[in-house]
Amino acid sequence: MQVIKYAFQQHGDQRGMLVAIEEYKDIPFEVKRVYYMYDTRKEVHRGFHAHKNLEQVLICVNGSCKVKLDNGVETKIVSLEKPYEGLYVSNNIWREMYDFAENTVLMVLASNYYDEEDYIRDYDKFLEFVKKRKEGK
Ligand code: T46
Repeated sequence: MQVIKYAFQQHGDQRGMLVAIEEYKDIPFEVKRVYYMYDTRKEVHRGFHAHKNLEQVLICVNGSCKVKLDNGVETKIVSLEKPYEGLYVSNNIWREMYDFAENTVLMVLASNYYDEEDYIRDYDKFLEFVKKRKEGK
């Protein structure tokens, strides 16, 4: 599984740092939705689902966390530790976010509006879905 982690350009001077993210330039999709999670405790695990048709970029704008990615065949664990790092997560990937540092804010840029129908929240169904997509069904 190829992990795509962006290091966005940082604009810094004596006032501090600034990161700008433009659709189709810094990330490969149009951003239709932005959401973020905060007040996440260290022992909490979130996610446990995949998407049928959704691309996202995860950015820890404050703090840090780990993201486990699973394509049904292999898993990879990625650390997000810097506010200029972005993890691209495509559809067909089971994801889990955990090990949140105190005061972490995990922001997500998403290619589509919220749609509960797009979620696969059952791991066995996810494996079936991935298998069917591979077979072109
Ligand atoms: C994902 C990972 C990285 C909304 O009403 N609108 C939204 O846009 C979102 C994302 C969530 N919600 C509601 C649905 C639930 O009642 O907020 C509640 C928490 O959502 P969820 O349990 O899905 O949160 P996570 O952290 O498990 O997953 C989220 C995203 O849902 C998911 O798409 O890829 O972050």
